[in-house]
Amino acid sequence: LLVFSESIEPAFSFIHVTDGAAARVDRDDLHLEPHQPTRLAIGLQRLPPGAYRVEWKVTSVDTHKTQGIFTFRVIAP
Ligand SMILES: [Cu+2]
Repeated sequence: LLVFSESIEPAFSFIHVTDGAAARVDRDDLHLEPHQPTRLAIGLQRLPPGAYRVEWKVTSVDTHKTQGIFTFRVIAP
């Protein structure tokens, strides 16, 4: 779930979540949270421990574009 300061146009946005081998681990189901046009979400597969990368690029309804990359780790329970 990524939260933005403006309402997002999902048709012109993406979030890609990849593992260490650059394989997609998201469910390719990009969507806005219900009644929350600034909250863009994507489902994830069950993630084994490891390092993951999130690359996102969004267009807001007023046509501003922003993008970014961040990483996160899943550690063993
Ligand atoms: Cu704007």
